[in-house]
Amino acid sequence: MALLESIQDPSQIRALDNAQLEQLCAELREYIIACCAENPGHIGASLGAVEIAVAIHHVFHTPEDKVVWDVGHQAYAHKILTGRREAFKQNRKYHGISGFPRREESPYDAFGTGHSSTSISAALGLAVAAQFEGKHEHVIAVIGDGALSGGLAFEGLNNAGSLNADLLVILNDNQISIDKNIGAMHNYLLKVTTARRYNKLKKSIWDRLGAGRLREWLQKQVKNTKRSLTRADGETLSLFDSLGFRYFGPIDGNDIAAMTYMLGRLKEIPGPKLLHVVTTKGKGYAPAEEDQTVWHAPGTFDVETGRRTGKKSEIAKFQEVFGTTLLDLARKDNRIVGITPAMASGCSMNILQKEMSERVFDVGIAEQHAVTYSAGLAAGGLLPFCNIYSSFSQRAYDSLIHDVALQQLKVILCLDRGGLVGEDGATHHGAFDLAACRPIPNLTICAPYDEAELRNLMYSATQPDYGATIIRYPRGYGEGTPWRDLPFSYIAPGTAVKRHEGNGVAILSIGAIGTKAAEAVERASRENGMEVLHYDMRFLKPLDTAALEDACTRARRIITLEDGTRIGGLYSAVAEFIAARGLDCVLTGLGIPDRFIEQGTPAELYAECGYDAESIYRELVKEKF
Ligand SMILES: Cc1ncc(C[n+]2csc(CCOP(=O)(O)OP(=O)(O)O)c2C)c(N)n1
Repeated sequence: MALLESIQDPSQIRALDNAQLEQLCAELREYIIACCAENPGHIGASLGAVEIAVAIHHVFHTPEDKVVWDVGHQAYAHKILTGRREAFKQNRKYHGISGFPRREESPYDAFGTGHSSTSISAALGLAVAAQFEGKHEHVIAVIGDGALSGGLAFEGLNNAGSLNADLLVILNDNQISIDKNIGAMHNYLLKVTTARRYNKLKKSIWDRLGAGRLREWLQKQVKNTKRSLTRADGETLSLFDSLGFRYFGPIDGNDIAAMTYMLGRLKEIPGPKLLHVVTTKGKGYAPAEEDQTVWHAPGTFDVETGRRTGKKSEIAKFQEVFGTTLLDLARKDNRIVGITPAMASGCSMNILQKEMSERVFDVGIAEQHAVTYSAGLAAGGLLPFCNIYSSFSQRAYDSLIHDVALQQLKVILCLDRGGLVGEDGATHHGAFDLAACRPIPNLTICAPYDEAELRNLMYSATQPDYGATIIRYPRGYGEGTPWRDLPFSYIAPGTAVKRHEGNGVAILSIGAIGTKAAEAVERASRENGMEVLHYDMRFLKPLDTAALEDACTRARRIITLEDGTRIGGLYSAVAEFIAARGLDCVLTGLGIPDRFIEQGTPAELYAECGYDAESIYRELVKEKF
């Protein structure tokens, strides 16, 4: 790692020759693999983008020239090269560095990312701002073929193509998203990269480059590549060209010499340009190249064997409960279909997909479209289960209001990864869903306490009493409650469950975080002889007002608990209830405070936010009067 260790600053990369750059790429790969084996992260995308990162820092004058990494999960080489080599060992850890670019982390992180498809819009903003200030800066957006399926990316292209800003978009096409990339754009890119002409040219050009000879000839050929492709495959270039971009490529994005050469040329060309590069996800590590979906974020592993070493649990994840239950329901009702915006394996909709592929629609990284599309399916008589990670569903807020709720269309929106998610940090916590959805009319909003309740709520939502419904549950393992093959049991909307009888102090929880309340309640009983009344509210909307009245009659201290922002969710709903009835209660809200929470293990973050079992217990036994 001699070369990598000597790089303290990206300006040193500018002085390296091709052989040294190649060595640097190899050392970076070795380092990323070694670090991620012990401290897991998004290894596949980052291995594939090593040459892109090195070439950018070699050719451009970062940080004055700016690079925006779409999603940002592929930016590990960039982080390591920009003063965070040691810090990378603490990647995604509590008080360590973020797994995504962050403006507050480094001047080289020109724009914070985490959610997909933002890079072109953000980079365009930076480029136009630079123009306004008379600065001659280069701005580069690096976007994957998966991220390009997001509508926001098209909005950015559309806008950029009509302005004259100096923007370079590097399209990092590895032909996979997390799962198989799909959609018309994917088909189009595939057509471009598999065009015989491209393959022939690529081979003849880069073979010569490898030999280090005939450089002038090579330069001429590369120069002609675009022209010849334009002529021969007018259609091939029409998409980006017709959007006002100058299109270049496709070239091999894992070939450092080709990349630095191309970027060097493009640096001199003004206006909006798009360079299409083809890379291999997981490049340089055989197991990651072989199973690119698993190695998107594989957990810990043994470097030598590629064996994944993460703990296996007998307990099912909520995701498996969702996926299996959806299949069980779909077998009974052929109106049921599944919709996922590019997270089929993440949310386990692939369980249904394996058995009934025609009933699952992976719509690409397109959350807004996923919800409006589901509304259309519902209007057409189907019963759509649309599954979106809570934080990504923020994109679909208007679709939920305008297309689902307003028209009273029965879409069952399953929000996965509700609450604090852990190591992915601030961009990925599902903090706002409950609070954001509560004001929307015509919605039923619920959150299961455990696996069995998730299964039964999914079933109940298909029944006639339910209209458009949100079922929100966390990332990861449940409590081990039996659920598999359980006969479905109907849960009426707006019904809470009393989990513990008590007086004086009441805790009202919603969702799986309620199991921590149960732990604290049990401890208060055992250690303090205190019997705390515990209601699992289950529904944020409609609220079980009888349960609330009971709690406020029998307890003067009421504590709400939710794995979501305190503002606007259950705490607010109970406060409104108490205020409207003029009840004599003292209310405390446990939940995510009014700030963004960084990365860490869920246990560390619950403790930080004051709602791990220990903090809840302390709150219960506190003398408040
Ligand atoms: C709005 C949003 N939806 C979903 C995701 C989850 N996600 C992270 S990376 C990724 C795939 C991106 O594919 P691509 O852009 O091709 O990059 P690659 O990982 O293949 O390098 C997805 C779906 C996200 N980060 N943001």
